[in-house]
Amino acid sequence: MIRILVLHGPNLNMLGVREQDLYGRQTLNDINGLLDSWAKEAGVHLEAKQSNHEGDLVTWIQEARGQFDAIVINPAAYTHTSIALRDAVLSAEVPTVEVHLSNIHQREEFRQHSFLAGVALGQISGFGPTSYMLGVHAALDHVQSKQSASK
Ligand code: CA2
Repeated sequence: MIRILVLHGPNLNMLGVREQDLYGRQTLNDINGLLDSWAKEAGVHLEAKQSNHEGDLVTWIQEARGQFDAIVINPAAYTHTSIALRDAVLSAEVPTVEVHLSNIHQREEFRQHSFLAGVALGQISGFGPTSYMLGVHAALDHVQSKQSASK
């Protein structure tokens, strides 16, 4: 069974509680519920975790090596600051899809740069919770293509 790890970065536990104009009304539990339903339907093993701490995210990325086939991550504000997350993705060698609820390229200049984008398979940005759904689809498609190429 293909295994996908979904990581949510800092403050995303506040989704649906504050800043609804920017990030929508859905809570993180709602998004995780959508992902779980999709995973059941697709026959994928999916785990989702959130942390407000950079080190937790680094550790979970490191631990994903050999345990997960792909990572889908919304690094939140760490997108724009964290070389540590970038290094973790590089060293873990687990194909990683970067996702954002908002379109970071239409926002403040400091949000338009991602330290992760250069080491990710790709970036999906601006579709609200659908960004996560597109992210897991892209991750699954990548893993399946790699598996059928190696048969
Ligand atoms: O658009 C995204 O998904 C972001 O990763 C969200 C981050 C932001 O720093 C990135 O630039 C873009 C912020 C997540 C904070 O989420 C909150 C949700 C509700 C209330 C407060 C913060």
